[in-house]
Amino acid sequence: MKTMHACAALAATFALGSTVLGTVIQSESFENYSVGTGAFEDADTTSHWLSNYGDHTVVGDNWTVWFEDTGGSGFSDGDYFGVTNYTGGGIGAYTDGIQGYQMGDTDGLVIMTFEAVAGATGVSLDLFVRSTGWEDTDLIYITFGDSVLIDTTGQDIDNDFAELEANWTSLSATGSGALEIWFASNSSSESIAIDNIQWTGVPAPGALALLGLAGLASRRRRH
Ligand SMILES: [Ca+2]
Ligand SMILES: [Ca+2]
Ligand SMILES: [Ca+2]
Repeated sequence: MKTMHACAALAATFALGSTVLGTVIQSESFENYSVGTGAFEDADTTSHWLSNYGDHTVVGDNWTVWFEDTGGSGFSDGDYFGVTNYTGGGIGAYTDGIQGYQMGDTDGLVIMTFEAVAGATGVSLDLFVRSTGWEDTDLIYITFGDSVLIDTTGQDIDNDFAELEANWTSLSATGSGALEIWFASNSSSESIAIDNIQWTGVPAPGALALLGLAGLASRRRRH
């Protein structure tokens, strides 16, 4: 099953036109989390680590989210942020499954960090950017170790990254280390969505052993 999953994932990557960086060794598609009811609220507008609230999934086992206070209202005004199945705002559909991760109206800087994956030498993800009146104070900045997937610092997303708007775009980079997604906006219409994150490379020995066991188990089942 693991091998088939990897093949299916590669096929999907081909279909999206991104660079195939190698074998998929870990993925995050945000399918197996609670999507939350209504808006996500967090009264704390100071810099702090976000945590899950009620049925809203904001952080996961291998990713954290830091909120950096820049003088705005943060999530105290109630915002659509975290794992979601919302398909409005032009999203239409997620690129893998029926859920993704949405960020909008953060009224501050948010830094989502995925832990380094052992053996990963590349990463790819799909990014949706809503079409609206972005300003140069808004930010989309995604890095994988030392590699930069996108950096809109000081630029107006409407004008300088217009090709991203109202589209799902596959971004990828080689490298290693943590995957970081930085985002800042100050309007509910200024939102992005992330889906189908895939780490590619050489499976760590432990993962290889698990793959071997899975193979052995499937062979046993056939007898
Ligand atoms: Ca998904
Ligand atoms: Ca807000
Ligand atoms: Ca703005």
